[in-house]
Amino acid sequence: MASETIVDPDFKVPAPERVGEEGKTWSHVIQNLVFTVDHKKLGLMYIGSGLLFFVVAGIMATLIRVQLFFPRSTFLDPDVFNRFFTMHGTAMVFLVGMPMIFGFANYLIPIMIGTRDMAYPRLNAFGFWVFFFSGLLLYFSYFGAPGLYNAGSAPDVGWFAYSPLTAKAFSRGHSTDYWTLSILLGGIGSLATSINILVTTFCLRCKGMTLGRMPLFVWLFVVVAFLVIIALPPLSACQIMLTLDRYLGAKFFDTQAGGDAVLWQHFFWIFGHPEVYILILPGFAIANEIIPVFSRKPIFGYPIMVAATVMIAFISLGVWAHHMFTVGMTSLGNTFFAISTMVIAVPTGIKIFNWLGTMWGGKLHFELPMIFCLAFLFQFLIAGLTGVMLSVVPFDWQLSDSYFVVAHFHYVLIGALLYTLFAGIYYWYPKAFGRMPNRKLGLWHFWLFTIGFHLTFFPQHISGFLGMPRRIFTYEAGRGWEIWNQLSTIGVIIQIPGILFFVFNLIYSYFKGEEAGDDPWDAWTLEWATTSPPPEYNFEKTPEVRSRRPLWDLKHPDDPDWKFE
Ligand code: HEM
Ligand SMILES: [Cu+2]
Repeated sequence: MASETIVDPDFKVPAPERVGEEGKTWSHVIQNLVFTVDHKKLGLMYIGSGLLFFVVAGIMATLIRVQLFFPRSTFLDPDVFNRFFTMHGTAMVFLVGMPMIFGFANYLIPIMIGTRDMAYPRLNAFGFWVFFFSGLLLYFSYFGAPGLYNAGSAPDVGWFAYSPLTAKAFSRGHSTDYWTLSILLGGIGSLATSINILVTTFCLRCKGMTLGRMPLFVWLFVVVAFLVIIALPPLSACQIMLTLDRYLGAKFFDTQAGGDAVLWQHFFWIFGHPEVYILILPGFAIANEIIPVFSRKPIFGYPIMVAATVMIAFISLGVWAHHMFTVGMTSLGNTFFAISTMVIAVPTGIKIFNWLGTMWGGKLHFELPMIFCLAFLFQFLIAGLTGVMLSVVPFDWQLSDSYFVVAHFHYVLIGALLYTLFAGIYYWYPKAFGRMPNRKLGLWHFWLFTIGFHLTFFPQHISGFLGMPRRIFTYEAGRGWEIWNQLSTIGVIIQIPGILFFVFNLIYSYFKGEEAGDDPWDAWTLEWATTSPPPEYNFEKTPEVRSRRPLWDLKHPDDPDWKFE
């Protein structure tokens, strides 16, 4: 049997420490972060900066909710309010969602496919720093763009910055330019990282790791990388067009001069809708690794999962104008985009059934990562249902730009994406730091955050139905909106301690957590075969695999997967 050993246990030998890295002073630590090209460190830096921006953007959301607690409240000025929702939305999408998913990709893809680093480590570092400075640039607008007569400061045109609001006449000063440049810069980083992901997965897989044996996590990121490469250029293009409009007398979006303001919306949403899938597919990717391990069963329907992912990505490129039903398209246009949007629910539904199929008859272990995944399944179902409702054109005419939409997309972005990110952090924390996250603290985080989340966002479906528009800084009493807004704000007050428990857990467990060992969850993919944390080179000897679950094969030589795959 020895010759059939799939993963050679010897590759755990840690790499020798390198000269200059043994120091522990702050300047060493910082040097280490600045000069590193190690995919694991960069991955953690992505996730760490994502969490940092999450806290900042979360504080802005909290202040928005405080303002909306009472009708006619004067807690925030209207212009400050506009900047807050713009900065919150922009940051959550580009400075939280994107870096977090790239962080997971960076940390995990090379280890999962049994290689030593990404294909282009320096490009990887470049991508990170471009993203990081694009974030600083965006926030610098608060200081750097006072604008003429104080008309500027931070961007205030909403996260999708519709024309003609962004024209020079309506957006004076430089706040919109900070927004544009930051998005443009961040896009370069995302493109670099996506190219890196593709080259790494196509060229650096270890021996035996055929495409059909890659963990689904890796598969989904291949699809995400393609989506980024297809969807980002329209976004960058319209930023350049906007800058030309603002500074060089171009008229792309100037309707009075023969341009077209709706053109901006097309460009933006040709990027914007796939972006939703760029963010949510990585959430699925994380669930694909966690649900089987804690159900003690291989994933149900691996090839179907890959096919459904490709279908989702493909269809997601043809649904963008469901964000534009209210601009007055032809009925052919409306019908096309309504149907394509409904069709995307099919492969998405397939995935949900596959996850249920994976759990069905399995031995469920309710560890922290699994609990967050279960909540994700439930919450994503709600998000999907309200999404299909909004694809019905006359329904959307009623509810577009109302709080119903705010509720819908937060169920996607928090209920699905953020929950899987939490699940992923708890799942791979022991790998990255060698210690277990504390379960009690994690449960406090889970319950407070979950109760707070539903209390914040469920009532917004109702205030939306009652006609409350989004992006209003205050409202009149007596429209039936007060109670729903108050519940919503109280929900945020409950989420905050949840997040504090989470952050505290990350720090506490780093010092005091139980020793994790290499494979605390009894898992199957290659990252659990190396030490926790993995040595700089991941594997002393690169492994060779013969099935989708190489560690299962190693642990069960009498019943290996490769006999049946
Ligand atoms: C964690 C708690 C969060 C709270 C309490 C929260 C709250 C809010 C509030 C109050 C608004 C303004 C609604 C309006 O007036 O239109 C908003 C908008 C938005 N949020 Fe969140 N949010 C949270 C998390 C997130 C996350 C995780 C994401 C994405 C990953 C996100 C993405 C957005 C976007 C894209 C907008 C639209 C901004 C705009 O109108 O331009 N939010 N959120
Ligand atoms: Cu969409």
